[in-house]
Amino acid sequence: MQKNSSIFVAGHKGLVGSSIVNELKRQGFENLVLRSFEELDLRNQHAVASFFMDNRPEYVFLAAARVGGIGANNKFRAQMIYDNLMIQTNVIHHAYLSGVKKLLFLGSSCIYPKFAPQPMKEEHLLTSELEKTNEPYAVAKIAGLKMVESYNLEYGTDFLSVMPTNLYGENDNFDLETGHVLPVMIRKFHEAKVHGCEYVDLWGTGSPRREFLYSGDLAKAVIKLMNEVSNSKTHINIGTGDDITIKELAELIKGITCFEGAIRWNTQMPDGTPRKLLDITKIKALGWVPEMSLKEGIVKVYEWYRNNK
Ligand code: GFB
Repeated sequence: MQKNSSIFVAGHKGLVGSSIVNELKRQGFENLVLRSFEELDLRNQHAVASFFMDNRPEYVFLAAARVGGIGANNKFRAQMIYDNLMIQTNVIHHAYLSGVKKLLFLGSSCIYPKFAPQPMKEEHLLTSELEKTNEPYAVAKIAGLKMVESYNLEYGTDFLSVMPTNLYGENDNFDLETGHVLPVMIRKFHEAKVHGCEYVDLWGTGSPRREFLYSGDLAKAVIKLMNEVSNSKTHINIGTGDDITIKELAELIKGITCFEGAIRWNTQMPDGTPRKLLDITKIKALGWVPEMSLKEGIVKVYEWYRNNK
């Protein structure tokens, strides 16, 4: 990408898109094409076709998606599959038709089988069954990845898919029902402290393991990949290489928020995949490593939450 290249960041108001925009600006990329949901509904094929033909972006970061934590994935199964299939199909197809030089599609580590060997390598895709709580979302993301691969093979496009692990950062969704575990825990512990509650209710058993990557680190990774990787034969994992149990995460956030009460585990709620640690050999070989430690990242996001919510 040149500093004046026209770059469309789809989903620029979300956790991932906003981090990419901030990092692009920090690196001096100025010609950003941004559209809010109100301005452009990416599920609408005609609107997307007109947008690409009128604006002709050279590069596309496809960070727009309907996302959520385990609760949202399990409950809004139809919306997860419909919205994601529509958004990514429209954007990838019209990026191809309008001659976009490079597109980067963001998937998710939940595309891998529920019981994939750990850490999960890129080649473990489609080797056995998926986790049921997020199957519709994962199927949509796998379709996006296969669309990117197929367009590259048949049409000779230079599109790339990346599979980030669980992400967190500023601009996250802190909704108690639909959010991911890390921002929801920040909110639960903070509110419990403020209201002097005796305990915080968390979901599941606390035994699953998760890997958490700061969205600012992800942004640096995807900009590097956009600049340096061409004609990739495979998708690329982006993670930290380390994971912790949900119980350990809870203790960490409890400490950072200075909540002094107890934790209760509601085992009626699902645990989800037991473990989904990504193998990051490929991206490390390209010279990228995450910079933010989990503790430092949570402190930063907690501060953001207190100032913004
Ligand atoms: O981030 P999360 O909601 O989704 O984390 P996944 C879920 C894990 O945290 C489960 C536990 O083991 C939950 O039982 N947990 C404990 C909680 N307390 C809470 C709570 O208050 N809220 C939430 N949300 N979880 C998502 C997928 O899976 O990961 C998406 O559903 C996506 O498709 C994303 O791939 C990266 O990590 O299980």
